[in-house]
Amino acid sequence: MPSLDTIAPDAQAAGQGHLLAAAERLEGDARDAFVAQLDAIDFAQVPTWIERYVRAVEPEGVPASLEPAPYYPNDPTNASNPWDEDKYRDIGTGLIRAGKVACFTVAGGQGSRLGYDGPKGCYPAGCVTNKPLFQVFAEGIRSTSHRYGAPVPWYVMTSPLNHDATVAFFVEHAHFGLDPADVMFFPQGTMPSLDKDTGRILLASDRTVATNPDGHGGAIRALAESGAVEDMQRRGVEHVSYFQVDNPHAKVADPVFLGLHAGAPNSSGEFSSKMVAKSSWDEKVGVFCKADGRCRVIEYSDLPESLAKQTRQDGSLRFNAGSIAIHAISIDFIGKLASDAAYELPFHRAVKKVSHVEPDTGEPVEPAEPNAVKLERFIFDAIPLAGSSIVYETDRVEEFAPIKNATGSDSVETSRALQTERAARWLEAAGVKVPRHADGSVNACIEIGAMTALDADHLRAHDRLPDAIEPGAKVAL
Ligand code: UD2
Repeated sequence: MPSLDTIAPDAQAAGQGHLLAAAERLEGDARDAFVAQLDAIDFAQVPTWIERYVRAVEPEGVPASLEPAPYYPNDPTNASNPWDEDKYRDIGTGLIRAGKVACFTVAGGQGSRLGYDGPKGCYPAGCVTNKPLFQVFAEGIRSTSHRYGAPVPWYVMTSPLNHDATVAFFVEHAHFGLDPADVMFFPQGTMPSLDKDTGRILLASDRTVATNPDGHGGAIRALAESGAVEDMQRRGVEHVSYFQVDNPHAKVADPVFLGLHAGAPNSSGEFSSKMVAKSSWDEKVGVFCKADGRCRVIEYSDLPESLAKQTRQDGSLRFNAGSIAIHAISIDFIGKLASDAAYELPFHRAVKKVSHVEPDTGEPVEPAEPNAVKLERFIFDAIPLAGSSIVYETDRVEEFAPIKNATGSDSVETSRALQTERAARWLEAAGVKVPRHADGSVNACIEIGAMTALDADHLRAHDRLPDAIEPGAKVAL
C-alpha cells in the first residue's frame, strides 16, 4: 500500500502541499483511498504541466508549411489517382481471415453534449429497433467474423467513470451474442484537473482528487498497461481497426482500408486513417494536412479560418479531408508509442468549469467561469510519428453518422436519417424499390442490421429481400 511519507517529497516539490494537508485530515479507509489517488499522480511531471499548460500557454499554432494531405480517392478509377481496389481488398480480407485483425473502440468519453446519463455506447441508436450503439458494433463484429471465418476480438476502452456500467451492460445483454472471451474492457487513465490560475490540483471533495479522462490518446498507455497488447500478441493480432463509440456507421473491419494500410507502397503499415470530404468549411472535424513531409491532423478549432475557407479552382475546399476518427493501427506501432519516451503523445489543454472544494476550508465552489485546466491526449497525434501514414477517402453516408449532440448537427435525428439513406441505397442497389419524396429523401424509416448485411454487396447476395418498401413504413432488416 502506498504511504504518504513516500509521496510527500515529490508532492511538496511540485507545489501540491495542499493535497498532503487534505490527506492528514482523513483517517482510516478514507485516508488510504485518498493516498492511493495521490500515488497515481506523476508528481515529477506536475511542474512541467504547470509551466507548459497553466503558466506559459502557447496557442496551438499550426506549422507554417501546411498543405492538404494526399489521399486515396473513394473512386479507385479516379483519373488522376487510380488504384487497385481488388488487390487491397484481397490483402485486407487475407488479414481478417488469418485472425490478424481486432476491433478497438474508444468509449471513455462522457457524452455530456448528448445529455445522456450513462455510457454513450448504451445509447439507443438504431432508427427502427433502437438498438444501442454497442449492439450495432457487436453485430458488425459477429457478422464480420462469420463472413471471413475467423475470430475478431474486440477491445473496448472505457473510463473509470463508466467502466462498471459498461461491463454490466454487456453482461446484462449476454455480450450481444459474442463470446465473452473475445471481448475485453479496460479503463483509460485519468489526469488531475489543475486550477487555471495557480496550477494547484483541484479537490472534487475532501477525499477525492478532481480528475478527467486523459483523452482518446490515453488509449496507447491503456492498451499496453491493461495487458490488451499482450493479449493481441498472444492471439496473433497484428492490426486494430479503431473507431469511436459515437458512429454507428463505422465499418468495424473494412478489408479495403486494412489492405491499403498494410499493403500500399506509401504506407508504413503503422497508422492509417479514413477521411470524408468536409460538408462545410466549419464542420467540426479535424483535417488531414501535410507539414514538413509528414501527415497530421489539425483539429478544427486550431485550423485558421483563412485556411479552412480556401478553395480550389473548382470551388471545393482546399483543406477538405475531414477526419472521421477511423484508423488502422499496427500492434507493433502501439508497442513503440507506449514504450519509447520519444514517441510520447503531447497534451492538449482545455479550460473548463470544474466544481471543487477549497482545500483549506472545505467550502464547495461552483465556478461561474471556467476555472480549471484539463489535459488530454489525442490519438491522431501519433500520425506524424509513423514512418509513412496514408489517408483513404470514404463515402460520408456509408461511414459517418455520428451521434454527438441532443439536437441539430451530428444528433440522433441526423444519424437516423443517414441510417435510412444508407439502407435505401443498399436496397436500391439490390433491386428493391424504395419510396422517395420529391426532394430525394426516403419516405420510410429503414434499418439494416449488420447480421443481415455489412455492405451493399453483402445485401445483394441476400435471398429474401422484399420487392419494395411501402411508403411511410418502418422496416428493420
Ligand atoms: C472527434 C475529433 C474530430 C473528428 C470527430 C469525428 C478529437 C479531438 N476530435 O471530435 O476531429 O474526427 O471526432 O467524429 O478527437 N473518448 C474517449 N476518452 C476520452 C475522450 C474521448 O474514449 O478521454 C472517445 C469518446 O468516447 C468518443 C471519441 O473519443 O468515442 C470522440 O471524442 P469527442 O466526442 O471528444 O470528440 P469530438 O466529437 O469532439
